[in-house]
Amino acid sequence: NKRRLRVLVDMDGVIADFEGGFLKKYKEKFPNEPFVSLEDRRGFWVSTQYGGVRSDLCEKAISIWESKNFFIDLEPLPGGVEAVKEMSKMKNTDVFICTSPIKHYSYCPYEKYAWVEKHLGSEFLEQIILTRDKTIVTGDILIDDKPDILGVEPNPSWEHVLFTACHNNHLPPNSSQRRLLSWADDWRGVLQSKRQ
Ligand code: BVP
Repeated sequence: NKRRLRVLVDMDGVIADFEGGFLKKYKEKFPNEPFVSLEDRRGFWVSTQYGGVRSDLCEKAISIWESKNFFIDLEPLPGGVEAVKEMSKMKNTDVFICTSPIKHYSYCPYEKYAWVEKHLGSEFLEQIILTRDKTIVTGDILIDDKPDILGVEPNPSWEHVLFTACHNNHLPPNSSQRRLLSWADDWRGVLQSKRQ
């Protein structure tokens, strides 16, 4: 049944505030350690930037998102939940939440399901794709804040639309990559442009 549009929406940094949630809990747990303000964030990997500040801060950063309740406590990013609900109600449109769990699996996968149920509703539990490799998932659009999405499939079916985040907004303009500046930006136009 082609002619339906399949939209893949990333979770952390797109509908869930990973960076804000990380910084808040990091400062609570390590009040006397240096931190990187969201304005100064560069590069997708929080752990890499913290490790560059001081090598022991890499594992301290990792301890934050490996803790119980980190992922469930993330706040929704402005407009994200509303946008996902709206696009899922559009005619001929299928929306999936496509997210990579961390390898420390004690809490993250469970809490990602719980977050979706809490903020989007139990009907969206049908729409979750947990994968460490998004290139093998087929879709028309992938809305994701990670600038480079690589995996075993060299030619993914989706167009990656880069969602702006604190860590990617200083990257030089890339004419081959469309951007959404926020959920207030024209995501409806992006979807429309992919319909036949
Ligand atoms: O589960 C999230 C957080 C984690 O990687 C996953 C990114 O998923 P997507 O947004 O691509 O779906 N994560 C892990 C680290 C460091 C690990 Br060591 C990090 O610095 N940032 C980050 O988001």
